[in-house]
Amino acid sequence: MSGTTAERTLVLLKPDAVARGLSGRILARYEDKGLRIVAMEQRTIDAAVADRHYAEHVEKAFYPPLRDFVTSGPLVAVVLEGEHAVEIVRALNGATDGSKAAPGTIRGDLSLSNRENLVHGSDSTESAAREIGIWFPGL
Ligand code: 3AN
Repeated sequence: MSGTTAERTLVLLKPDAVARGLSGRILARYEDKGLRIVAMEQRTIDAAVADRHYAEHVEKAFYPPLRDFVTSGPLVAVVLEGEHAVEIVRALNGATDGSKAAPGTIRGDLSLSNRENLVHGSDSTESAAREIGIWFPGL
């Protein structure tokens, strides 16, 4: 599209989203907003991939159960593209803790948990580039 700056971000529909059968509904929220799917794949990751993705959290107390959770079953990795995609996905996702996230957001409507909070979205364009390189090195 002319006149717009396409930005890319990495989204994970985490194992709780897939197990609860919410992948399609969550993906629809991003598409409804106008973001485009550039790449998408369902995958079950091992601890090494989890550690690369969550490199900034590996030393934190909450990380070992988070690693167990994200490696517990299939997730869907998605690259979305659109103007301000990073910020828009973060706004659609809502606050990290589902019990505190605002109604109308994905987590606010569909999650009660701080860990099993359905989605991941890159927190900056720099993080997006790093994470897309991990999940979709061919892009
Ligand atoms: P977000 O996903 O909203 O960017 P981050 O990057 O601060 O949140 O945290 C990464 C992931 O770590 C979260 N999505 C969540 O699953 C988990 N997490 C963060 N803080 C906690 C916590 N205090 N207890 C349990 N899990 C946490």
